[in-house]
Amino acid sequence: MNESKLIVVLGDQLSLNQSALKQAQAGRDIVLLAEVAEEATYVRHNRHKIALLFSAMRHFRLELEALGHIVHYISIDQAVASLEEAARVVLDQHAVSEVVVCEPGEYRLLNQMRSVWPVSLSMPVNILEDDRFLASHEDFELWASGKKQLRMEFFYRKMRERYQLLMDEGQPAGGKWNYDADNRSGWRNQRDIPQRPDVSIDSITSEVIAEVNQRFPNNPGDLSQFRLAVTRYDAERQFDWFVTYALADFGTFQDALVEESPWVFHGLISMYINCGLLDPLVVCQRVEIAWREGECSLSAAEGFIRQVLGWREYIRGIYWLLMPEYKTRNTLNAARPLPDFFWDANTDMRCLSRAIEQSLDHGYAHHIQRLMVIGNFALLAGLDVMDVCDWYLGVYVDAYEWVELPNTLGMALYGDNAVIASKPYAASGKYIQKQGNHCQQCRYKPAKTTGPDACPYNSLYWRFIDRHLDTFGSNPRMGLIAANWRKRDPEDRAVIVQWADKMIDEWT
Ligand code: FAD
Ligand code: DLZ
Repeated sequence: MNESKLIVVLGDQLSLNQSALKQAQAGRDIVLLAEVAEEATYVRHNRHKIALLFSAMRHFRLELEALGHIVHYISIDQAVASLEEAARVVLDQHAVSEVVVCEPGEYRLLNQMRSVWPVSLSMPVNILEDDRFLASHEDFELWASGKKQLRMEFFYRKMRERYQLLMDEGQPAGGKWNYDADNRSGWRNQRDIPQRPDVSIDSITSEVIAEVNQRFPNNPGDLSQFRLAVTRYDAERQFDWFVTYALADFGTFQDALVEESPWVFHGLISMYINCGLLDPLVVCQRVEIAWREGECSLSAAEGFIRQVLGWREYIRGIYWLLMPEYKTRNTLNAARPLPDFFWDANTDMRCLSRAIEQSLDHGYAHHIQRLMVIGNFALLAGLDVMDVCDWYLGVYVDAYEWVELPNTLGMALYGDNAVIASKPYAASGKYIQKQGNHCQQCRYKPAKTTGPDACPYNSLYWRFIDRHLDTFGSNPRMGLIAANWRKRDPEDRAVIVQWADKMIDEWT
């Protein structure tokens, strides 16, 4: 059969190696790339995210055309409402026998493609597995089946063996699977942080930036600071820079909170891997080579590979294993509205203000800021889990539901019935002080628990333990803390909880 197919390529599938494009025959099939209102507005996306995807899509179109593909490109000014409508526009103009698409990264869209598209388009819709990931749905289901607990560490070991990453004669390199204990240094200005190279902005990106500013005036994101790569070539150069100048310190300072730098020694690559500009296996292999050639320590290489091969694949596995029910979970019944400072960073808590400000302005915060500063605050204050998840999904340039939801609901908010985290990632101001230098610039004192100059994280932490004593009392990893709290003078406890309640009432 030599009939033409419609190959739909989504904004986060910009790789020649994705399953649908691998089927495309240049000169015969029609490849559709569409900037559409529904995808651009289903949450209040950061302008950096929209600009990244629109510019990367426009550049990808040129790459495909140079390879001889027929591309139907719909730009945002054509006012097409949805991807389904975009497909219909093409089908109205061309004789096509089948729609082919690589599985989307969000359940809502997969559901539409499965149940609505074949009927509304009157056409078979062939949804192919997204084989850019290193564990298929079947692999993950097989691994998860029959297990009481789905711990990342054991999944990660299987993945190391399967992909032969950091393995020596069947054993983990260096004799240990995990060097996490070496990855927790706090920041005391031990190193100079290298200056990140800018990516130059070409005419396509300039045009996109102007359009995004004009069309999304109420979205977060300061596009005067847009410096992201929008092609595979530039994303690879950014990654090369990381391997050469930052990887060696990545492991040690992975958990550091640094006043002077949002990126510290992190990769800044999630946005590229997630939209198809970088390949997850290639980046892991490159980091292993850097270690074997003596360019970084084993703990740096292992720390990095654990994130990409372990956490990233595991998180995605959990999403598809448990959706759509997963999204309805709210273990701790957290229901408070988000404080206004989530939208303007206007809070005196220095760590929180810095993390929110850079998230809004750049669409980036590193893992510990997302988990232990913003997420920890949301957990302790009992903020509404879906409001928090929507905030994360909108604000970060790398956010798609498959990766955002388990990280936010499960890891940060302990809201998924303890699937991802065996205990809440709850911490007081002392943890934040230990990890970095924000407290030096803060008007609150991490050593104080109540009073106008006490670090709010402290009383919030104890209020959180107090409220959930019944849930945590029996958790072996929380039992000691709960028991210590129970032993404290009831009057002291009441003062701390009331102080925290008062602050929360003022914020929300
Ligand atoms: P690095 O610190 O350099 O790490 C290297 C790579 O490892 C990342 O690029 C990423 O691909 C991968 N990685 C590390 N941790 C995770 C993880 N927990 N889950 C998945 N991949 C991981 N990551 C996203 O890609 N999109 C999200 O929407 C997202 N939301 C998050 C929400 C919360 C509450 C938390 C705690 C984490 C979230 N993460 C998310 C994971 C992680 O914070 C980001 O991947 C990381 O900060 C991206 O920056 P980087 O590229 O500099 O990462
Ligand atoms: C995030 C996003 C945005 C902002 N805009 C588009 C778009 O206009 N067209 C498109 O194909 N994809 C876009 N995306 C990415 C999709 O939302 C993403 O493919 C789904 O959420 C599934 O992961």
